[in-house]
Amino acid sequence: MRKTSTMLCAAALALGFSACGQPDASPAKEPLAAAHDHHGMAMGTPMRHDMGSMGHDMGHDMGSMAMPAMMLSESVEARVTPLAPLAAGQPGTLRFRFESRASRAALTDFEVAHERRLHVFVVSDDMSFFAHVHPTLSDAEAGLWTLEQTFPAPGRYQIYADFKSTGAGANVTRSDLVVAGTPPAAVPLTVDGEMTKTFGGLTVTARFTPWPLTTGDTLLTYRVTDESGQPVTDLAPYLGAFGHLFALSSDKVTMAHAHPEGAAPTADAHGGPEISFHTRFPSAGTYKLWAQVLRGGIVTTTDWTVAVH
Ligand SMILES: [Cu+2]
Repeated sequence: MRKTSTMLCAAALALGFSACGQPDASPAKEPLAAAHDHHGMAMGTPMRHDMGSMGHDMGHDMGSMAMPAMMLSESVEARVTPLAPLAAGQPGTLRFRFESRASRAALTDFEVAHERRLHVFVVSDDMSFFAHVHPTLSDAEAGLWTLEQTFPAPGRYQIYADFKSTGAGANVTRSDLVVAGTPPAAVPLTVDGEMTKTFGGLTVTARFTPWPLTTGDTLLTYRVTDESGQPVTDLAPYLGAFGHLFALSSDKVTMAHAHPEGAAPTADAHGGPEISFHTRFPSAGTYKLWAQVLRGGIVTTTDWTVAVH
């Protein structure tokens, strides 16, 4: 972990970040909740900077190229609270509040990035369930957000929040929630051997460079064809980009939210058949990659599980 952290610090410094503290600097004042996973992450505690992050695109407004690294927030803590006990298969309401660890004041200065002020990824503990959703700002002055979300089954979920605040900068936080009941057997996370897969009406071929994947800079390219094998050239902009990529390591230590390079497409632009993402794998391991595209009003989510050596 220290090695990863050092690498990330180096990457972050190269990009002009200054948020790198000591790799072991942990918020010691913060009481750890009873439930830990095997990485010692407490319930409701956001990922700390020593847990790493990769490939976050901070160039939203400029439409610039994806930046290869970003620290997970050590200055902002997410508080994600169900308004009522969550029941599997039924819509529940979550309330989000983001506060400064230093002042405990709520953040209220969220900036629009990719057409939303707050992007949230909900992932089940076995990573078989994925949702990219956008809470509603329900009380701007108090910095309170709400999200209607149905969790398909009992068990633990991770909630990743991605936002930029004028005062606190770009942040990614992680919170854990548990839906009561007996969780179903975990779906094993298996590395894909087949690089062409079908999702809904789209056939997608993934081409990752370098291949096999290794740590460091990576180009992830998805080629999209329709049922008849014709290249798809009418992808529509979805939240200000032709594609959205969310990547997560199997140990939940490393994540990324990336977008294709280039200027943000105009609303009537068409994309495809290839979309490419630059990202960076800071450490070896198994990762799941969810890439989303919009065509004909339908969002298709592709997923691949890959090994990074
Ligand atoms: Cu989003």
